[in-house]
Amino acid sequence: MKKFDKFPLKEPISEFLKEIDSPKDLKKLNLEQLNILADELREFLLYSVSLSGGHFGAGLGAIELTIALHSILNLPEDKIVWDTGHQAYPHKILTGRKDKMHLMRKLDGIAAFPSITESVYDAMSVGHSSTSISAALGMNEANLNKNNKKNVFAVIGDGAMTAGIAFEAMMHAGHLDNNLKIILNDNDMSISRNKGGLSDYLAKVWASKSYKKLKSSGKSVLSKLPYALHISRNLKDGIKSAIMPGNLFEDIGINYIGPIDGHDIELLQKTIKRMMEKGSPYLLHIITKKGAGFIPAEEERIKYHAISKIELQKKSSKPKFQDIFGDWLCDKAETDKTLVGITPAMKEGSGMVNFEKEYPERFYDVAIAEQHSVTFAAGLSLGGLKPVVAIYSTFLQRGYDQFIHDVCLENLDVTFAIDRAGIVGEDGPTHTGSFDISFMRCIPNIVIACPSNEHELWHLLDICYEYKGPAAIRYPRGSGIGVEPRPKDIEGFQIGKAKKINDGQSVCILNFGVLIDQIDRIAEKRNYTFYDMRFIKPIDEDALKHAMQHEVIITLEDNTLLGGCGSAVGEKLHKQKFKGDFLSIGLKDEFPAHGSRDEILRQNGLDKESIQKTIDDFLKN
Ligand SMILES: Cc1ncc(C[n+]2csc(CCOP(=O)(O)OP(=O)(O)O)c2C)c(N)n1
Repeated sequence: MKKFDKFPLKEPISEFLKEIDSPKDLKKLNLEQLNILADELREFLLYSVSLSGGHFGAGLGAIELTIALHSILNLPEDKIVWDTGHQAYPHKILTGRKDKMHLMRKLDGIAAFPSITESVYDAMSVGHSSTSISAALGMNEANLNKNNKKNVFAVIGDGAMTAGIAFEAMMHAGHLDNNLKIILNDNDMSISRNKGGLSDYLAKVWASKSYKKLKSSGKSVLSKLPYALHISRNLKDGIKSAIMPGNLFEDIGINYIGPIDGHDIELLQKTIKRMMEKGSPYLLHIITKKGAGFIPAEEERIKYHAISKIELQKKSSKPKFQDIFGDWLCDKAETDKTLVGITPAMKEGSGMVNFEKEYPERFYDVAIAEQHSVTFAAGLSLGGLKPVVAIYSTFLQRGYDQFIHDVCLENLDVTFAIDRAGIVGEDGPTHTGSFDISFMRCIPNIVIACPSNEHELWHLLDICYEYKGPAAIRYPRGSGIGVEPRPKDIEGFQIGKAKKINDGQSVCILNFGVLIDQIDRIAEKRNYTFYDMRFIKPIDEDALKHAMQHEVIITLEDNTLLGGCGSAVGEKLHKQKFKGDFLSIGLKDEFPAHGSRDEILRQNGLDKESIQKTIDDFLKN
């Protein structure tokens, strides 16, 4: 494998990559040429991600696997279901999207993840992890049902494998009569080091064969396969004990082979071919290095999980909301010894790195297990601790039943710090945080706060944490407006109480959340009454009463309009028989596209100019 230590400044010249427009072109290459192609693909990936930003280390680690799979399978008839999809950039490059890679994640460019609307070579639209085995099993079952002799491969990382749904799917596959193929791409990493029993188990398997021996281990795997086929269709006893003791996967009905070197194209090809000859479910365990071939990424695997566009790497001087949450958490933990912090595998993104360092015994990374993180918090609360669950809005969707049934129904004292609420930008619709208000607002007992800036975030976290019951504080990706988070005017903050910013006439604006800076000047210039509502639930009834003394009420939010803050106000106004006019401004009833946050806000009419125009048009009519 060729190693690189810098991003190429211009598009690298290639001998083989330039000829590849679809996977069929790859089949013309011999092994030596495929190995050269791997170097070219790696170099091109470095170049394209330096222009687009995005996920990085995972794709570099999956280059040889991608080439091996495409050189054997016949896509699009055969299917590869890439789990999460953040490792699928090399797949995109080899499936006709090479010339669009520099536009990835940009408005009107290609998506950051595989998408069935983008390419026939993408078997499944993804972004949230751990769905590949379920989806691939479904596809495989449909093939069997229609008597289609096609191959379906799920490719899943050791991080994604920690989620319950992956095990639910394997348990189902072990019980169905099917020939699903799973490749477990084990690099010992999630975004941070992978956590939990499965990770320890895989590490033991790995340790039992030192990395150097993975090639010879591969040979023994291959030599076992035909023999095993000969003695048993399910290969149950044929290779299990020879390869690894106490095989977890075999015990639930999935034949296991490996571990083998996931950077050896020839070995991968041979093993995959043999697997395809089998009529039963197989899991191939491969060992790869995250960031392989780019020296800085091999050395700093967490940092290079995802990167920004090179020209944007200048750091903003304003702290991010996630860091303000992280500082608040450390601050609070110092005075409250019962505070414990939980993350489902998003320690860095959620700003919890310092908290883990300072309070390792009170920090829980539960792996990619959002459902568990919520019910685990319920248990901690019942046991007398005060859990804070830091979770992205989009990933809380995974823990919704647990949120309702295990926390809110019992009215437990759990605080949810909901990051990436609203528009997330480049990661696009799979990661949008535009539904949380709608899906939380309908649940009894929950308190929901929507800070409008850094200072508000700090204090709303504080009073929601002190509140004895379930409370959620939602805040966006990225930096705020640069206000100091910690001044000491905590007295002004009360659960369910809004802050009046301006007393005006005729028109009253009720702001929910961080779009406040899109509208505060307009409100001031035109002498509108203006409230920063701070809470969606309970909503400030006094502020609403005051609002109803105006001719026009306007709400602003970055949640979908359906069921969001405007809906909440509208329900109240309807009940109180408000006679004036009412306008709610928020996200359209659509999945937001990918692009910069500003572009997506503009698309939704949520930039300053569009908001002003919407208000003007409304007031004219
Ligand atoms: C449900 C869900 N939770 C969290 C994430 C965020 N996330 C993206 S990639 C990743 C790590 C995945 O690790 P692994 O599957 O081992 O792949 P690797 O990056 O190591 O190749 C995480 C936690 C996600 N995409 N989906």
